[in-house]
Amino acid sequence: MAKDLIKQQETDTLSTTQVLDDGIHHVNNPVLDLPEIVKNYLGPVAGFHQENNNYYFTDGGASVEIKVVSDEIIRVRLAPKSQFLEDFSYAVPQSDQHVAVYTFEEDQEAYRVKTNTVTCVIRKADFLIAFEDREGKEYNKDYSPMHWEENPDFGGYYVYCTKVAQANEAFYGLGDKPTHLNVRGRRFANWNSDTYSFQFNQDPLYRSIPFYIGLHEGDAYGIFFDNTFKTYFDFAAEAYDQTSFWSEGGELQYYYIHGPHMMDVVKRYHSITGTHYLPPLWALGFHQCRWSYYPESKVRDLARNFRERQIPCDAIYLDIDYMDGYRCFTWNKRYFPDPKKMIKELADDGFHTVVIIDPGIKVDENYWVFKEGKKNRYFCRRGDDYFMEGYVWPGRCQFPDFTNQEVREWWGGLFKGLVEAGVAGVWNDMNEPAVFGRGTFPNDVRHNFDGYRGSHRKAHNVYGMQMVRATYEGLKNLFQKKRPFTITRAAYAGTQRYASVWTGDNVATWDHLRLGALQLQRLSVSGMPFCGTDIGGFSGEPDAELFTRWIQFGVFSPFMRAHSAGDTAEREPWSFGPDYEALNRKFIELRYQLLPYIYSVFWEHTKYGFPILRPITMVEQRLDTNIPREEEFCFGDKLLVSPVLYQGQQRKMVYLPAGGWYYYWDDSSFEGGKEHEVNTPMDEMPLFVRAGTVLPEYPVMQHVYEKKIESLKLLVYYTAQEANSYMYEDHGDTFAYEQQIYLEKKFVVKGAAKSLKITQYIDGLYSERYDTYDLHLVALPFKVSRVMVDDKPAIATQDNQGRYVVKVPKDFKNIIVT
Ligand code: MIG
Repeated sequence: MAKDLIKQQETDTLSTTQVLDDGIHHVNNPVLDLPEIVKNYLGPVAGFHQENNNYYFTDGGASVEIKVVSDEIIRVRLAPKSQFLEDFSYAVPQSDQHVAVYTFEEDQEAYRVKTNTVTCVIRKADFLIAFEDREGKEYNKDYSPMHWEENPDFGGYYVYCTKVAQANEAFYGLGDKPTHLNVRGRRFANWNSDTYSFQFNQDPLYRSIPFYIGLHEGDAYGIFFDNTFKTYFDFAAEAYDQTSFWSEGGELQYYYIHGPHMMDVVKRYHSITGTHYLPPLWALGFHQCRWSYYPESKVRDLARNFRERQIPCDAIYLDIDYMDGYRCFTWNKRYFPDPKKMIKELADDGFHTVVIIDPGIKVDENYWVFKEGKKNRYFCRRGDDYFMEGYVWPGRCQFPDFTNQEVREWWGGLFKGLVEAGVAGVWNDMNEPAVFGRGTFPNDVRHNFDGYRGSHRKAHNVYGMQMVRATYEGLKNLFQKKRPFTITRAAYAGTQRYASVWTGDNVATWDHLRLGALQLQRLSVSGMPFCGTDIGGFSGEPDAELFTRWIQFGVFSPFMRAHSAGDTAEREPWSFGPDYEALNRKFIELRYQLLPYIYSVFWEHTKYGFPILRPITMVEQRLDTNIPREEEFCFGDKLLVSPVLYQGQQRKMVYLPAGGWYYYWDDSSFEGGKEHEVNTPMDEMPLFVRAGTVLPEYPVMQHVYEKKIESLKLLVYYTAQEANSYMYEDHGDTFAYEQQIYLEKKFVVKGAAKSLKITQYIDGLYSERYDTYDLHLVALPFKVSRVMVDDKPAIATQDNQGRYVVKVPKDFKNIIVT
């Protein structure tokens, strides 16, 4: 019998012949039909069926699922042997949250799944998938059918998707990649890495955000490849007409996100992966950090200096030296004998204390955190069940498996002591995870992955995300009503639900200042809105000029923190002599003046999913000439900045998008749609306000709650057209906004040659503590003879800049200036 079987197979396999030639007749484990490892491509579509809003297509062996997520989002999944993995994602908490209307059509050539905005076309002959709008314009299509290759070492498949890269198509996104905004012609890998003093074009860095935006002929779409394994992206680098993405494991699963506006692509990406919670107002102030401020007397000194020198600051950081031998959740009592008292005194003076927490837990039988983790089996283990041990700051460490819900809950609870001591925020570092010497965990380390178990290959890129998730959830729980502040170094798509990010260990050079400007714009369009750089550069020594220019850029970084490495000279805003101290003060003050605007822009993110920083291409995506513009960007809808990024730069060319603009520093008016040369003395940076804007400003404050606002200043920038502005207000640090306890105000400004009309609409349940606004009317082209506020006359005076000033009730409806 066995012999017959072998005979029968002889014809189709070479190995059979060899086996027989070798004279082996008794083979109890014949390696006969083991297929060679090759790339398999989907063949012609052989059938389909439907289950709810999922459509399944098969070529006879493999299957593809097409799921309508919303009118604008369609998900594609591939199962090489027709067995889909269970639907679980750390990035997308729920994949069916939107009600969508769709139809299904079939003709000779193709199947079509149609929503109100997008059609997914599945071509029968070759299984190529394309996405079109309702007019039939193709946005994105496969170059070759999806393909895969078996992974004999780990099981599963390498999975690949290759799309057509259209001529002149530009590509954006992908998180923190330190390169030009348009990544066409480049290839990247996603594998979270501790990259001290990284360089231009280095890859990968700390974060994995497998989401990109394609822009072609002014129309944009997005692709989110939700795969936590090591993923790769090639944007027309290997072949000029192809864009590919692939992974070393997991499922080929991606979301097509329709535009055509880039802003909407980002917004829709956030609709599935979530937005950043509204941070406490203080977290939008200036933060001072260093590795490390200790002992306590040093911290007090620092705080006193800020207040004496009248330089605003809301947060002071304690880096790893506050701990006892780098043991997380402990204090070095020699340096900090009474942390609670110190933190309270800092708080009384308007400072919030943020402490660092790393993932490595010191192997020490006398250390309670280690003992608890050991007893409950919370630490990661290797393939053969040994503990994952490696060296980090505390010495030999073990590492909690944050992909386990029970571990996350335990971890969250560990913050109790720190919260009782008054800590207001937590900084998670080293969570790529970083291990001295070998870089990170070996691949065989096992993870719970919330019940969907996996090796480190699968969990590596989400380890940091799950750590900061545990941190955020723990703090939120312990704080009860107050909003926590969290910041993480490593991240995966969706981390914005739990934390802000900084760009890691940059360098005090002009190159790195420029890199930072690219990275923050990129993070913003990649769904990581609350981002900042180490102002001044982490390693190396900035000179005074570089530091001040970096502070200026910091004013328009969503997250504003100065930080420096332990082996650098002490570096605070006053470290460069009185002239530069005055400059640094001026710009930090500007951040505080702009806070009500910055806070409103953040609200637009939290509620509506819009990015905070917007590259010029995003503002005017129909103009190909904007694609190379990388220095100027918008902060929210109303402000345009172009930070000074070169040493000794006396002036720079700044492009303003179409429309009217005013120079912030002197109210002079500029016409958009072209470039302007702007002087850049050290005490100015190019900053423009869109015509028609109502820009709220706070008085200069040393910290966000220093003063009660008596009357809110509103700068009203004249326009000859009509323009809307939005302002958001609430308590500043509770979650009451989730119960509508906030105010959303809309201002409509409408100008004519000799008049200006301002209308206000108010929505929400909060009541502000001030009673009036001080309107400052900027750049009115006529002399004011009368101001009517809700049909009553009001008095206009002029301020020292020649602006008309009118005090009006905060609930005014209509103002007419003639
Ligand atoms: O191995 O905590 O990126 O911000 O100051 C270095 C010390 C560990 C790296 C972080 C940096 C932080 C430093 N950390």
